Amino acid sequence: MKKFLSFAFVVLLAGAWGFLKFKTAKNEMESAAAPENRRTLHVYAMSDYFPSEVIKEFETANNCEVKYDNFSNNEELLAKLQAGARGYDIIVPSDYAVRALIESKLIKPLDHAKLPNFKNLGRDFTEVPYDPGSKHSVAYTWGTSGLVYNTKFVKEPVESWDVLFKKEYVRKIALLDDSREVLGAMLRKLGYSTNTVNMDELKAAKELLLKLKPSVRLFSSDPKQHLLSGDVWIAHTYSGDAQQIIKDHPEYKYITPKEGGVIFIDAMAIPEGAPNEDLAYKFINNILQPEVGLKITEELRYSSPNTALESLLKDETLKASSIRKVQLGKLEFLKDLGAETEKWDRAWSEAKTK
Ligand code: SPD
Repeated sequence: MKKFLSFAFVVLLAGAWGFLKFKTAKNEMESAAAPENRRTLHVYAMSDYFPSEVIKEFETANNCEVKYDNFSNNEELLAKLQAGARGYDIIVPSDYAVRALIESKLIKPLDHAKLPNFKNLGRDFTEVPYDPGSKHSVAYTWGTSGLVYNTKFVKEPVESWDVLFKKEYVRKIALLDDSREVLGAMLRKLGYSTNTVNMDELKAAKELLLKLKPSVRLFSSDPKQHLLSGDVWIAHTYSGDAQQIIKDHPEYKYITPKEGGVIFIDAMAIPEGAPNEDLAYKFINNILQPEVGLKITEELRYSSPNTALESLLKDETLKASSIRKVQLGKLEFLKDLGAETEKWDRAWSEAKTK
């Protein structure tokens, strides 16, 4: 009897302990899932740069909300962070802007142990001149900037920046709202580098832009709607944005002008003062999964730096755009110009406000 009673006591104790453990785990799960405990991940990037499906899946898997803020060009992002804006968890600058942010200590060095999927990136995208070893940034997409045009209105084959200056297209032109891109295009047309800091060359680029201005309907970093509505026939734009239009509207064409232009890598980074650093790491690591990278490249039509997804790619257009197959030719990566950037800012504001 005594034996039986002590056995029953042990069973009762184990049962009570198990129940308590289950209850605590359940409470913890419920409180983490409670709407008031949902964390918010603040992302600051160019417009439409993450497919909504990818964002929704991340929100569900991590019981969080992703808030998205847009900038139109890297200079806007740099100015905002340099002026002290904080509160973003993820930012998506381009190559040269990553360098500028490293120099001004505005992005955090990354802990690669928290990014097991980093191994999926090709070496071309981890050993990058703007951030050797990707110590501060993780390549997200890459592409070029060039001209997209509607063949319904532009009957001639386009191969040069010259087309922008033709009288047939007055007020039918859109240019990127981006000093490095637009003055860079003018410089290429004149035969100069997109990274010049020579005042005579910059002045010539500014004069050329002033000559072009009467033809420009708008400056926009996302001219898709204006192209589709027919307001604009030729737009200076980014390759992925152009390919998104072409996918559903084959009458549009995209070219990189023969005089050259810009090739870029956009990258994810965690800014100083990020309130949700652990969630930011989860976000980056999730993007680096081949299946997620595939969804991104298929929807955004930008090329992916993720070599682990190459075997999954069915779309021939996207396959054909592997960076290893790209002949750089006259395409240039933009460089951080440090203190000389001021010369560009002046030339740009003089051209835009005149
Ligand atoms: N809609 C997103 C476009 C992102 C393109 N970034 C390219 C920047 C090159 N300077």
